Amino acid sequence: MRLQKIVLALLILISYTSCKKNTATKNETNNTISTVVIDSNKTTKTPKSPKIDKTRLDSLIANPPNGMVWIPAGTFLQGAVPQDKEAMAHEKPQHPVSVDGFFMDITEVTNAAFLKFVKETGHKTIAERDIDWEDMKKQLPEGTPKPHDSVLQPGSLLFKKSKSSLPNLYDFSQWWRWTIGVNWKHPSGKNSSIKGKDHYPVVHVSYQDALAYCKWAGRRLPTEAEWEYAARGKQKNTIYFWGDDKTKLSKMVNSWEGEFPVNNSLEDGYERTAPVKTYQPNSFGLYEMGGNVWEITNDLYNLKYYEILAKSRNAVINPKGASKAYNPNNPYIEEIIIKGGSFLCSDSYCASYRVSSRMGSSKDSSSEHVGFRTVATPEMLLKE
Ligand SMILES: [Ca+2]
Ligand SMILES: [Ca+2]
Repeated sequence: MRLQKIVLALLILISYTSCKKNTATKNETNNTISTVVIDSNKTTKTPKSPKIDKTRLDSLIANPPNGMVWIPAGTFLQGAVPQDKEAMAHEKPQHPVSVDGFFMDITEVTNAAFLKFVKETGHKTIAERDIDWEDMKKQLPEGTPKPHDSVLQPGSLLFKKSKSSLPNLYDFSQWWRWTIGVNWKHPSGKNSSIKGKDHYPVVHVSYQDALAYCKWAGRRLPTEAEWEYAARGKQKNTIYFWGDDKTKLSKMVNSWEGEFPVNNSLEDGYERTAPVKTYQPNSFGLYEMGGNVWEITNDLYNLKYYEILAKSRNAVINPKGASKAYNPNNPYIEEIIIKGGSFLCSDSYCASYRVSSRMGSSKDSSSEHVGFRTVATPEMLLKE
């Protein structure tokens, strides 16, 4: 499937799940698509410890794989905290969730790591592959006109600042440009390169590319619950991973400071991506869990999922997301959830560096502000 090319089609007629505040559920009452089936076990039991020898597990936790940290099992409230006035409807209601312990990359996957993967596997990312219009049009409303062949070429979405204020921030095509020749090796233009950017997060990769990387690395993508639990760290029920104090933002997050997408005051030092470990880590030792690049999870995006989970009075153990994607704003696309926000998130726009923030993204789409990090269970690592 070449859904990545949906991003091209976005420039033609559709919009993906907007980051704009309070837009997520506007069309829910017009639901013509079947709603979720929950894939979860509902119980009050504490998550079971991994079924491996305790001595081996302790040794593994004390000596985790390079670049990973142990996230101990626990229970938390997933979703927007009550004091978060910027939370969108799809971040609610809060609901109790328990997760088993797992290892997580302390940083977003870097260009250096992705280069190693590509060198060993020959993987070609979706942004580098030819476009098949026949595949692409299956994901679009019937009758969508075929773009000119000069446009249907490999590329990705590149951010472009606006010269003046935008009255309508719902229309993201005002700051995204489909740019031929852009991919993870040429992240900011077809003549750009990643030279000197080994420690920057890889971008212009899709969910499909992230899965291929995970397969090679012996890892997997986090579930949304794992990601949010890890991001919250040891302090629960706060808006940001460091607490509720927004004044610390520039030390903690690479975001957009100023009027989006026009002026950026650069208090955090970067207009686009920053090298990993630039900002302060959370209490689990994880870096850039807010901002820099959005991070791909393995869960399907379904607007109804939290509502249904919250009907259970018990904590849901290791939820793996909805069994079916559902977004009335994007009915032709199967979306996954991305978390954490990016260098484009601003206080005046989506503030998606808030821990509960979430957004849908096509499985085959790529852009300049989406990357990923991986996780592994003890069982996965002990198989190595
Ligand atoms: Ca910034
Ligand atoms: Ca991030």
